[in-house]
Parts: sequence; C-alpha cells; structure tokens
Amino acid sequence: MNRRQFSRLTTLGLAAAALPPAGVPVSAQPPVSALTNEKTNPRRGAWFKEARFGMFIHFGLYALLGRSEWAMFLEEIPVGEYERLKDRFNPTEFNAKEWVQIAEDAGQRYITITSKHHEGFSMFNTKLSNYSIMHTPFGRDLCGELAEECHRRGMIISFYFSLMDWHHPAYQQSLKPRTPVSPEFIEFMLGQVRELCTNYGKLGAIWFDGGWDHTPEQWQAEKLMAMIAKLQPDTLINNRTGLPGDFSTPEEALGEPNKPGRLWENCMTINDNWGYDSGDGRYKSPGEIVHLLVKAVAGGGNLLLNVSPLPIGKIDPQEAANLRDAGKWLKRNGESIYGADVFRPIYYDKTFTTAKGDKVYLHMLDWPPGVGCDIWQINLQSARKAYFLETGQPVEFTHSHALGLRLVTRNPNPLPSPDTVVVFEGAEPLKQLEI
Ligand code: JFZ
Repeated sequence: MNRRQFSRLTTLGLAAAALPPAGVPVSAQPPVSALTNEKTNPRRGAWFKEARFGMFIHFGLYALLGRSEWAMFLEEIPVGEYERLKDRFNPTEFNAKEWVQIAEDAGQRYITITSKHHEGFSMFNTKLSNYSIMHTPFGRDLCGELAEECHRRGMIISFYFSLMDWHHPAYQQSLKPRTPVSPEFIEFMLGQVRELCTNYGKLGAIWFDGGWDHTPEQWQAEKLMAMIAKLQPDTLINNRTGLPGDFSTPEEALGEPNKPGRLWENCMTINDNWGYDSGDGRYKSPGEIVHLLVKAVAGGGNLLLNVSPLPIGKIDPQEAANLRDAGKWLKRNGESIYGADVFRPIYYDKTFTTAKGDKVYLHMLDWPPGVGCDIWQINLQSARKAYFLETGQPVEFTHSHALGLRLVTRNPNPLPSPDTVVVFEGAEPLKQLEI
C-alpha cells in the first residue's frame, strides 16, 4: 500500500483497516508477560543490532496484477476471481542464489520475505491449505528455497506473516473490525506459524502484520508468542500483533528516539510500493539508500528496505542495481554501521553520528562542507585522534565553546561519496550507548 492508497482508505472511512485501533489507553491494556516485554534480552537482540540492514521482499499473487499488494481489496476483486491468479503463478526465473547475492552485494545481513500477505496466499509449503505456491504451475516452496540458501550463506532469514487473511473462509466474518476471530481461523493461523517455525531452520524474526482490526486478546497473541518462544526461542517478534514484542516497526519514518534501548526497524519501500507496481519508476537512488541507513543507525535502529520481484521471479533490475551501488559504500564504510549504535542525536539533517566501542563516527552527508565546518551540539573533546574512514587520512579538529566541534581539515577526501565518515578515537560514547 502506498501513501495515495492509504489516504484513499482514509477517505473511504476505512482508516481502521489501515491503522492499529485507536482509543485504547495504554493503561487500560492488560499487563504483558515476560515474553512480550519491551526490553529484549540483549543476547537475543544481538544479531539484529549487528546486522542493521535487511532486505524486505513482498512477493505474492499480486505481482501478476502489477498494481501493488492491496489490489484485491482496493479494487474489490471477488475471492473466486482473485484466486484464479494462482493458476498463472509461475516465477520460473526465481533463483534463490541470485536474490541472496543481491542482498549480500547490497551489504544487507538479513532477508524478510512475505510468507503470506493479506491476500491469504501462502508462498511456502503449507499442509493446511491448497491456496499455496505448491498448487501453482511453479509448484516449488519459494520461501523454503530462499531460507535454505540463506542458511548456506550465513544470511539471516525472517518471515513476514499477515494475520489478516482476505481469502480464508473462516476469516470472512472477521473482516469487519472489532468482530471476533473464529476459533477455526485461530487454529489455522497458529498451525501455519507452527509450520514456519518448524520447517525452515533458525529464523531471525517473525514479522507479523495486518492485526489492526482485532485486539491482541482476539488474536490470542500471548499464546502465539508463547508457541514461537518454545519452537524458536531466539527468534525476535515484531510489534504488529498489538503486543510490544521485541522490536518496533515504524513505517516510512525514523524510529523511536524516545525509547532508549528498544529495538526498532524502519521498513521502507525502494520506490513507492511494497508489492510490484508496473507503473512505479520512482526508485530511491543509491545515495538516498545510504542516507536512510545512516539515519536509522544514528537513531539506534535498522533499515529494512523492500524490493518487489516481478511476476517472473526476478528482482526488478533497477532496484538490484541501486542496491548494489549502495553496497559499494557499505563495503568501505560498514565499520560505522554494523553493530554501531546511537552516540547522540544531532539536530541537523546533514550530519549524523554512530558509535561503537570507543569510536564515534561522524557521518557527513554533504561533504565537502560549505562555509566552515562546525558541527553544532557535539562534543568530542576527549577524542585522541580523527581520520577519514575510507582513506585513513588524519583529520585535524578543535573545539570551541560556542560551536562545539570544528574540523580544521577540510578537503583531503579523494572519493566522492554519499556519506563521508570521520572516525574519532578515544571519545566517550559508552555512557551514551547505555542510556
Ligand atoms: C502494511 C501492509 O498493509 C502493507 O501491504 C505492507 O505489507 C506494509 C509493510 O505493512 O501496511 C501498513 C501497516 C501499518 C501502517 C501502515 C501501513 N501503519 O501503522 O501506519
């Protein structure tokens, strides 16, 4: 769903169908168990902070229509008509190796794929429904092949799973907001999540979505989480069951700066749509991708950047090219991203900081700087030395009371870059990290 479609839902009075239910005061919600505590055990959350950059993949029957993943709902296509798409679903060009290679070249450390989106079509080998990829001309377990390739290559695999299901007969009654979810559907949903947690090896995260029409109690979210914790104790769970889970998922926005220590991941489209939209050519440039990543990490979060495979099973070549280009910057500057965390916020939209150990990384998105080079509101007086991350060339700096940090060295960075990083060694970031 893109912004235009989202605002259309609002005008149709269907905002409830696109937003978590409003009006429930936080204090009125039931207490959450240890499983749903907002503080994730640091050991379980470690991979997430180390990885920082992931590939989101929205792929399903909707790719055949090429009008984004909400087409069934927005165009009011009847179930009987929509489900016939499965007879044409045949992404013969799909190659798990190629997808994982693109992610790897982009410097992404995990992949989150739609195992089932709101359309209700399973992209994995489920035994609980015939409405799955196994019952198409393609007839292969795409999620399974991808998971296997990820495990082979050390890429982390996570599954997106929509709670809402526009197709399943037992969910039809529940399509109205605030109606209960039938026990039959809950059994089906729990069964499918059980399959995902059992048949595909170790999962990085389960990324729920589409729960907004129902309360966590109606979804039996506590039971769901307890089941996952039993089958996959280290798998992280996002916050879209309505319970906090392990991490927040601000969409097209940057983070949860007011909740220090909370894991979060910014999910974004690489153009204007999640699912393939044949008319969408508004690609984010490699530089924009780098900037989004830097901003997320500077705020202590991850970036999950979406790609939309074409019906034949290929990732859009332009998306792949831009990702690969962004990856070139990461190959040279990854030290300032992977496992890095918040140093402190800087309220200037071209300069950000990340930190790791006793190093602070100053990210300058518009190097070489214009008039002067005073970095306001940042104090790195304790730093012993500074240098350009890409070249190792030293950078001279001073401090002034009025302006904070001043870089004396202006221009020796030879490489044009979407983000010029200066490393400060011996700074005092650790106190900031533990806020
Ligand atoms: C949901 C899906 O409906 C969409 O198709 C896509 O998969 C995206 C990643 O997630 O869309 C949402 C969910 C939450 C909000 C907005 C769109 N929200 O909280 O504002």
